[in-house]
Amino acid sequence: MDTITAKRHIFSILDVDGDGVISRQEYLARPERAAAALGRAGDDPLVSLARTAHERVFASMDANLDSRVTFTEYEAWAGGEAFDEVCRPALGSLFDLADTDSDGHLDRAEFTRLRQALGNPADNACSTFDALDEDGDGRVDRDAYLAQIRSFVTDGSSPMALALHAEAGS
Ligand SMILES: [Ca+2]
Ligand SMILES: [Ca+2]
Ligand SMILES: [Ca+2]
Repeated sequence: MDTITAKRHIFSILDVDGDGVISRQEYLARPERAAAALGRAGDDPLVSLARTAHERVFASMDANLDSRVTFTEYEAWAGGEAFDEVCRPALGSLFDLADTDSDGHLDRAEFTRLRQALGNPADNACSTFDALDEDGDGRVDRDAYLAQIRSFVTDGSSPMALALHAEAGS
């Protein structure tokens, strides 16, 4: 998958209602939806961290500050630098919400709940888990997870690309 295809795919996931823009409301619903699905209370400190991290990502994506992110804005913004500065903390915060025993790893059940919370079907979560669990020990490591998403965003290549590709039905 090339980079533009990977970016289009991620944009289409974030544009939940498919109207061609990621609204602020759509984007900030992600940590709320994840928190609710993962059984985290609204006043859980990890939920506050997730909210703050997502606020930062949205502010960083929305170049003209109109509370709407177009694909043009997204495409110009997305990449390794944006990932390291603002995406990584946001994605890490969602990982931490799912890591119920706080051991820095997600087992299959934790991972599946996170993916479902973010709108992905369970059967696909299963194949993505297998792709990410490179040593087959039944756990996905936090750094490995974030590194895989980074390589998908920056060059479209990672075990996750295959799973995401299948998910897009393309
Ligand atoms: Ca939208
Ligand atoms: Ca905008
Ligand atoms: Ca865990």
